[in-house]
Amino acid sequence: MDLFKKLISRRTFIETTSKSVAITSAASAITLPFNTLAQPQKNESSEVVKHSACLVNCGSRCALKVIVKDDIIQRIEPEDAFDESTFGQHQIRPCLRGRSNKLRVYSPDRLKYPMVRVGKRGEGKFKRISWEEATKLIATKLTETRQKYGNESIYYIYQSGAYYHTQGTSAWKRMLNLTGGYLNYHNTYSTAQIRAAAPYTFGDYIGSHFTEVENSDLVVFFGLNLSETRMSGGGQVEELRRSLSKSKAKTIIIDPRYTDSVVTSDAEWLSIKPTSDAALVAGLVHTMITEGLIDEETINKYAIGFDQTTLPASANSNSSYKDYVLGTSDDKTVKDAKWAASVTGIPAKRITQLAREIATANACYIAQGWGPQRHQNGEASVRAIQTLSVIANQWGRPGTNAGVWPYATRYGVPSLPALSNPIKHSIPCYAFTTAIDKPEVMSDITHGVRGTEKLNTGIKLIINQAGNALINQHGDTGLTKKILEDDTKCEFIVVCDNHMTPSAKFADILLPETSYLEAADLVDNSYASGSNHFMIGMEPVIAPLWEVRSSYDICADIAEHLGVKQEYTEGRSQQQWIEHNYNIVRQKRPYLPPYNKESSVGLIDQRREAPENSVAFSAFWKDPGANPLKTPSGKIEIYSERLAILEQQWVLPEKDRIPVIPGFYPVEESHLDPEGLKKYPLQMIGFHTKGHTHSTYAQLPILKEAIPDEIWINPINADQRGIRNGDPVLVQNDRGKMQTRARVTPRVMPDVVAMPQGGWLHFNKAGIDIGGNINTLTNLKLSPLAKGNPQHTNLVDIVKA
Ligand SMILES: Nc1nc2c(c(=O)[nH]1)N[C@H]1C(S)=C(S)[C@@H](COP(=O)(O)OP(=O)(O)OC[C@H]3O[C@@H](n4cnc5c(=O)[nH]c(N)nc54)[C@H](O)[C@@H]3O)O[C@H]1N2
Ligand SMILES: Nc1nc2c(c(=O)[nH]1)N[C@H]1C(S)=C(S)[C@@H](COP(=O)(O)OP(=O)(O)OC[C@H]3O[C@@H](n4cnc5c(=O)[nH]c(N)nc54)[C@H](O)[C@@H]3O)O[C@H]1N2
Ligand code: SF4
Ligand SMILES: [Mo]
Repeated sequence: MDLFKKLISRRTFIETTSKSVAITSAASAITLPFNTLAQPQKNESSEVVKHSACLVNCGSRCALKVIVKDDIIQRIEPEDAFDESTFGQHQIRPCLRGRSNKLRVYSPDRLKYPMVRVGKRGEGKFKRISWEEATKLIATKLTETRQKYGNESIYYIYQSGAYYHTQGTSAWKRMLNLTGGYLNYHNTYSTAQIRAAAPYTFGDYIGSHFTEVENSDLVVFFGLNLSETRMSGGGQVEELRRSLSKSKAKTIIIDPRYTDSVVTSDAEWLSIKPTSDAALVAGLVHTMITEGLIDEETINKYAIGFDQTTLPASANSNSSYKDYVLGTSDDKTVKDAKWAASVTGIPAKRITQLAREIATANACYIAQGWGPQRHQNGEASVRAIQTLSVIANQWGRPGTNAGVWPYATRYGVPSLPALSNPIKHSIPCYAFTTAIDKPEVMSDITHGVRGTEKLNTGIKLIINQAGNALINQHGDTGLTKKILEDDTKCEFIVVCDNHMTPSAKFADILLPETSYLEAADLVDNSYASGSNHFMIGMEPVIAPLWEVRSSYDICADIAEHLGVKQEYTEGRSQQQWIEHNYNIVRQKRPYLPPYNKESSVGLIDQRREAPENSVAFSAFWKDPGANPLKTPSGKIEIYSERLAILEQQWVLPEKDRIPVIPGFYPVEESHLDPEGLKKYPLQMIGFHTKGHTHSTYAQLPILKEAIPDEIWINPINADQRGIRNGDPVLVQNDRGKMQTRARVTPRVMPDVVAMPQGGWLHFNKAGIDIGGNINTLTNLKLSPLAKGNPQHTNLVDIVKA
C-alpha cells in the first residue's frame, strides 16, 4: 500500500472529515479548537514536538507547533505566547487554514516525482522522470531559449504561494541571474492600483499602524476586511481588536458586502456600489465645504490642488478639487450628497451625517483595503480616499491614518541573495499573457512596459514556482487557456509546486517541491502583522515524502548543468545559508543566543514597534518645511501635474482616464454602464475568503465543508430568478460560464453579487467551469495608470443551473 493510502485509512482522517466544524467569524476562528477534532489515539510517549510555519500569502505568518508520531503528522497547535496580555508578545494562533496543513501535506493530489508532459499542453498527462533528467532538461531548454531568443524571452512569473527565504523565489532568481537574467515584472495582483496611485498623493505608500486606533474616536474603513484577510495573532486583526477594545471607537465599514469585519468590530455597515468610492468622497467633501466643517487654511498649508489658490501654474484655473465638488469645473456637476447617493447607493442623509462625523471627530482613522482598488477606476478611488483624510484634517496626528492600509514592521530576516538581473526590461504582471500572445503591441505608452520602449521578443519560457497565476489566479481563464495551449508561442513551461493545480496541468515539466512542513528555513513575519514582528525557525517536521525536494537543491543541480554551481551555492548548503542568515540577524540583535540547529526553531523572537513610529507622515505634519514629502512639490498633491502629463502622453483606450484630481468617473462593466447592463445586469466582485488563501488550501474537503465557495446574491435578485439558497447556478458573461451554488443573503447589496476568489478551475466537456473559479468571468483589460488587474470589475448574469 502506498504511503498515501496508509495515511488516508487512518482513523484520524476519517474523524476529521466526518465532523462538521462550526465556524462563525474570523475572531472565533482563531480560537477554534480546530485540531482537537483531528486528535488521534494518543500515545504521549512517542509523540514529538516539531516546529514549522505557514508561508502562504495571507499577509500573516503563523508559527506552527507540529505534533509528530512515527514520522507522521498528528496535529498542529499554536506555539506558546511569550506574554498573552502584552501586544507584541501575544500568541500567534494559526487560523483554520494553517491548522489544516496536515491535510495539505497528505493530500492525494500531491506532486510526488518530477514529471514531463506526454499529452497536449494543458491536458494534464505526464510521465515520471528522474531528477537528473528533469534538471538537465531545464538547463538545456534555458540554454536553447537564450540562444534563440535572448534572456528577455525567459519569464519568472508572478507567484506568492510560499514566502521562503533560502529556497523558492530567491533560489530560482539567483540561478537565472547567474546565467544572463530574465524578463522582470512590476506590480502585484494584490496592490497594483494602490501602489501606483498612492505615491502621487503623499509621495509614498505609508499608513499608520492600527495601534493608533487606541487614540481614535472614529474608524472608517473602505473595503477593508481584516477579519478575513488578516487573520490570526500574526495578522492585523489582532492589532485592531486590541486597539478597539481600548478606545471603543465607533466603526463604520463601507463595502458592498456585510463582511465578517462588520460583525466582529460591531461596526455600522454602509453598502456601496462597487467602483464608486470616489463619488462617496466627493459627496462627503461637498457637505464639509458647504457646512464650513473644515479648516481650508490648514488644507492649503499642506496640500496643493484643494482650491484654486494652490493649483500649479500649468493647471486650468477651474481644475481644483473644490471646483470639481462645487460644480464649477468643466463638467458643471455639483457633487452634493444627493448626487453621491445616486452613484453609490448610500442614502444622501447618511452621507451628510457621515461627513459631519468625520470632520468633527477628534481623531478619525480612515483606511482602505485593496478591494476598492482592484477595479478599472481603482487608482482614482485610492487617491480619493487619501484626499478625504487630507481634507478632513484627519492625518498626521495620533489616532489618524493617511487613508491607506499600512504594512508591517519587518523583523529583518535576510533571504538568499537573488543577485542582480542583467535584464532591465519589465512588464506589468497582469500583461504576461499579452507578452506571450501579442508582444508587438506592448510598449511603454500603451502597456506600461518599463526599461524599454518596446519588447524585443515575446515570452518563450516560463518558470512558475509556488504560483497559480499561470491560469487560476489570472484573468479570463478561457482566453488564457487558449494562449497557453499553443506551444509555438510560449515554448516551454516549468511548474514547481506541491499539488496538481490547474496551472500545473499546463506544465511541460513538473517539479515537486517540499511543502512548508517538510522544509527547513528561517523566516520573517510577513507584510501584514502590523507593529508586531517576529522570526520563526522551521525544521522538516517529517522526512520529505516521495521524491519532493527543496528548490534550493533543485536550482543547485540546474546551476551545475549550466556550469555555475559554485557561484550559486558559494559553497553553502541550504542549512548553512540558514545559519549564515541567522548570524546576520544576530549582528543587529546581539541579545539572540548563538545559532543552534536543534533549538533555533519555532517562534524565536517577537517584538512590537515603538509607538512613536506609528503615525504616518507625522514629521511632515509637525514641520512641513523641514520634512517635505517625496512628491514634486514636497506637499500632498490632490492635483498632480505628473498625472496630467501622463494622461497627455499615454495612449489610453477610449473610456479610460487618468484623472488629475481624484474625481469619480464611471467605467465599463459597472452599474453605470447602461449598454453592458442590458445583457448582464449584475455587478460581480470577488473577495478573499477565510476558507482558503487564493487557491492554496482550496482543495481541502474539510475547509470546503466549513466555508463553502458560493456566490452571494441578494434575495431580491434571487427571487427575480427563482433561485433559492443552495441552488446550483450558472454565472455567465461573454467570457465564460461558471457553475457554483447560490448563497442567498442580504449580506450583499441588491444588484451586486460576490464570489470568493481562488476556487480551482475545472472546465467540463461543455467548456463550463465547474470548479467555481471567478476568473472564468474576469477580464484581461488593464487599469489605466498602474496597468493592473481590475479583477473586481465585472458584469454577469446568473441563472439556475
Ligand atoms: N483568508 C484569506 N486572507 C487573505 C487572502 C486570501 O486569499 N484569503 N489573500 C491575501 C492577499 S494576497 C491579499 S492581496 C489580501 C487582499 O485583501 P483585499 O484586496 O482587501 O481583499 P478583497 O476581499 O479583495 O477586498 C476587500 C473588501 O473590499 C470589498 N470591495 C470590493 N469592491 C469594492 C469597492 O468598489 N468599494 C468598496 N468600498 N469595497 C469594495 C470586498 O467586498 C471585500 O470585502 O488578502 C490577503 N489575505
Ligand atoms: N478574480 C480574482 N483573482 C485574483 C484575486 C482576486 O481578488 N480576484 N486576487 C489576486 C491576488 S491579490 C493574488 S496575490 C493572486 C495570488 O495568486 P498566487 O500567487 O498564484 O497564489 P495561490 O493561488 O495561493 O497559488 C500559490 C501556489 O503555490 C503553491 N505552493 C504552496 N506552497 C508551496 C511550496 O512550498 N512550494 C511550491 N513550489 N509551491 C507551493 C500552491 O500549491 C499554489 O499552487 O491571485 C490574484 N487573483
Ligand atoms: S493562512 Fe495565514 S493566518 Fe492562517 S495560519 Fe497561515 S499564515 Fe496564519
Ligand atoms: Mo494578493
